[in-house]
Amino acid sequence: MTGGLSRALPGLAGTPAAGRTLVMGVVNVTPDSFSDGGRWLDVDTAVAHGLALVDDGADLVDVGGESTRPGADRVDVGTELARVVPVVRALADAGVAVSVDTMRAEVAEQALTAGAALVNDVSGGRADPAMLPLVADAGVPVVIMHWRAHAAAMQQADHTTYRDVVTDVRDELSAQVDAAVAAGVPTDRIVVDPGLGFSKTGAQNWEVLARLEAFTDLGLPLLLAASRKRFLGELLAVDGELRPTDEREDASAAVTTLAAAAGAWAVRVHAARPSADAVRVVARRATVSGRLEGAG
Ligand code: PMM
Repeated sequence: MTGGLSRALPGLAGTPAAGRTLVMGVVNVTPDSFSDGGRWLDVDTAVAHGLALVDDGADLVDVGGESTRPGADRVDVGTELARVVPVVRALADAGVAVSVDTMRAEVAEQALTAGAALVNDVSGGRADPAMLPLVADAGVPVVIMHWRAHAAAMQQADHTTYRDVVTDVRDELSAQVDAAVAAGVPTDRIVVDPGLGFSKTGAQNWEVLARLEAFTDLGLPLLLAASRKRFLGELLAVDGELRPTDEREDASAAVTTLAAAAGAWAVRVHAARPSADAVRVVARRATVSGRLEGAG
């Protein structure tokens, strides 16, 4: 866990440079996301929530209109556009750094026109062949997440089988990064994300978390999104009852601490304040231990 922050945190064009791990707050404009589905479905509520996340310390706000919860069906593009674009526009107009969580080039394009600064594609460009060329043309940063299949199928056994989950995920992620570079996206605009919970069992998520250096070693900014996910609910289960999603906040912030200590560029979270506090604790400790090492 130590040593990660001795690597400089990479900055990324168009996103805040804070000298610490950034906090990306989540606004899911969906009826069915696993932890906050239906809560921010109308534009005004979603925008107010995004602004509240910023007040609570989010550096970026990630707006999505399609649930990727295991088993979820896809929404049509018109619905996704109608959910996402007005929220992106209002937040960007208010000066918020917005990322758009979408697998569709058309949604990304309209969100960028509306003021989004970053595209977060959980499929890493695999779901829509037009995505990587679009991102390359737009000159914006993109999150390339490890992805094997759409939500309806991603937890089926054939998609959660690995020889070694960490090396396989890293290699598959590298191949997706290569595809982005081949499409014209420069490496200094690429963020990688191992995709906790996407085609991964609870045990596999823990293996990823236990070996984060395999991903920071790729030399690209790393995003981690553990917030409220099922594997935390399983960890904290009592008598086989999962801890409810809205009671996984402390565990989510604990993962933020691990991610920040490993040198992650950003964490994607539903509640900004606990993670905003955690990244500051880690950054302060890193600053002081750097000074002490320098003095010694
Ligand atoms: N997870 C979800 C949605 N978007 N984006 C990235 N980059 N990484 C993730 O792990 C990720 C994501 C699913 O969680 P949600 O339904 O709470 O948004």
